[in-house]
Amino acid sequence: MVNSGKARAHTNIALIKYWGKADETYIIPMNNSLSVTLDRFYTETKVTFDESYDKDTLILNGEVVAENEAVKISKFMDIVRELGGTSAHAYIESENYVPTAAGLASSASAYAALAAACDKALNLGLTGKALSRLARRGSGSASRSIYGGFVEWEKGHDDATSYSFPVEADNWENDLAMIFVVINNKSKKVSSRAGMSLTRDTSRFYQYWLDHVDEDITAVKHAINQKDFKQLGEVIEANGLRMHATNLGAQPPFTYMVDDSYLVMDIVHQCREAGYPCYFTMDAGPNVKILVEKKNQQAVIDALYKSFDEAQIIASDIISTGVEIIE
Ligand code: 2P0
Repeated sequence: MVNSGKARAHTNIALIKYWGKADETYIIPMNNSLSVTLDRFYTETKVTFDESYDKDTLILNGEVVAENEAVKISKFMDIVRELGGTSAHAYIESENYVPTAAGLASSASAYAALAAACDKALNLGLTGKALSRLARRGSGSASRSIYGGFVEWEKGHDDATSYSFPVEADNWENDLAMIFVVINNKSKKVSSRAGMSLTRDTSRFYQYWLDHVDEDITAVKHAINQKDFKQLGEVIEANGLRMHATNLGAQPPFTYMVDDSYLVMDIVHQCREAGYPCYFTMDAGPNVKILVEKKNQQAVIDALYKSFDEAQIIASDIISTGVEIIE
């Protein structure tokens, strides 16, 4: 018997960052994080299990992924097989709907879509919480892509207690947008996995980071509750910069920031001075993301056009709905 399922999940950007694991096998983070889920970038994945397959096959954007590169997926599928009590291998077809130039990591939407597609295919009947826990095993940030809107990942202390849930926002997310500034980077990339591990193990600033994340989570939730964009922005901008500061305290020190990242930060400051509140955040790469109220989105884009090409600027709404089964 053939069992298949297809799901769509959207990527998310952390406003309060996940940076460092307490447990690398189960992907239990050192701190809570909080994100928004984006309308514009998503992954659609179809998975088909069949006892006659002798291995897992991954087709990504129409191309077969070499077996040595698909090891991470196969390990994830082993977890799914154990959960579903099956030995069947899978044929996985995945399409990433991320503008090719965006240079965005897609592991969050990829593992959220794969977890939901497997749930459907094997008729597992997982709750949102269980889906979030499963997606987390593929990639930490994927645990947040199960839901739309504002999402918090509770770090927990083991596999059962580490999962994400939606943060009630009275639909405030519909008034907000995120602008991506895609920055071309020639320097060698430090993967988020390697970067967060080195920082957790060696950074002189890491304990300070950990000691202050909970305050930021509390402040962000208060800002969401009050729909206070200025408070939200000030907290998330400081949190992102503090995460990047931990990398400068690592041994050896490293940074994801390049000249153009600083240029965007400068433009954000200028927009604020001109009366258009907006705030930046960065992840494990040089691109800068700007959180803005939709009513001011075009003014900020126009300011960016003075220094960047149109193709480098991509705006996205925040989507309210979470992962969906589409077949
Ligand atoms: C985040 N990042 O909260 C943080 C901020 C990047 C910077 O989650 O090792 O791909 O698969 O759990 O989720 C990127 O890391 O890492 C990330 P793994 P993941 O979004």
